[in-house]
Amino acid sequence: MNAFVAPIAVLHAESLCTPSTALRRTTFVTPARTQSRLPTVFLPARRTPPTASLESDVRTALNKLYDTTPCMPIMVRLAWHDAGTYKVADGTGGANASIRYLPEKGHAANNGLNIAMDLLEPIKAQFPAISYADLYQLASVVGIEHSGGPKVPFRMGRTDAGEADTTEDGRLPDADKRMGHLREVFYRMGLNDTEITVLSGAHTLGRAHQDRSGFDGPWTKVPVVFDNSYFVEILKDEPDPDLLRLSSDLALLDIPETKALCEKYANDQKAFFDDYILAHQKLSELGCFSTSNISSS
Ligand code: TBV
Repeated sequence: MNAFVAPIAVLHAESLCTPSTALRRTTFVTPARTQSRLPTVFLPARRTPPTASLESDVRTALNKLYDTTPCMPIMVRLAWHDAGTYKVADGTGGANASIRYLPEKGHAANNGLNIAMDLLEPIKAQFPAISYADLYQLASVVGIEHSGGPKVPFRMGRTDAGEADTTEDGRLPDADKRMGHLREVFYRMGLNDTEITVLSGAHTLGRAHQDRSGFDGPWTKVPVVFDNSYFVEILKDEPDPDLLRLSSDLALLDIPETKALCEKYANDQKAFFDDYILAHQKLSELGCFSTSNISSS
């Protein structure tokens, strides 16, 4: 019945990236010459281009997860640790879900993130057409919205890395170092001082866990709400004894320019959200798209 099926050019979803990758990723699926017993050509679901309804269906599933399990903070950390391996000089790393493979998954910086990945697995199983890379980043932006934070613009179409694309250990920042180290790491990603400062405000969510990082406690009094309280707390002369301040948090006060930004964000939540949106979208797309739709920064 299906003996004479013409070769089918299968454009992978990820071919949305650049014309050159589109070409490279075009696969010709040729049915067997002879009468084949194979019924037809099966296309893995992953090859279906992402659609608007896929994104909105996954958003609904994520919000449902967050209603029962308030795991928004660890999703924001997962997305950051996946994207934050990017190296602008050679285009390696980035938001490509390489974090789900060993050895990257096993790097000390990623302790505990298996919890986040496991929580997302049922959603991936329900919507196999979404790439892991899109799912991890979408879980983060939906988590921020769910916690009362700004709506970070989101584009689907990230390509999943293969097992060979994991990055070496040491690309993410150490929590016990100061501004020089933070700059080294963020400049390598192509991010600037404003972006370092505003993204650190993500510590408005969640906490450190003794058994994951060795640190313990939240940065703010209400760690399930995304607001500017991180900046309010780190600027207090008298630290709240119940709250955490890492040396990397205090690093932002080392330099007059980044300290002034902390003050601006502490006094003006809208200014924080406006800058946060731009920086977070950029972070969420590191290494993913050939064009940026982010105008400033
Ligand atoms: C958790 C580290 C988002 N960040 C977090 C922990 C530590 C740091 C605790 C992990 C645990 O024990 O569960 C130790 N803070 C740092 C490091 C620096 C720092 C390494 C280094 C300079 N963080 C972040 C960005 C973003 C986050 C850019 C997101 C955009 N991180 C994040 C969240 C949580 C952590 C939401 O890095 C809470 C997770 C810019 C949870 O509750 O499970 C701050 C910056 O400053 C470096």
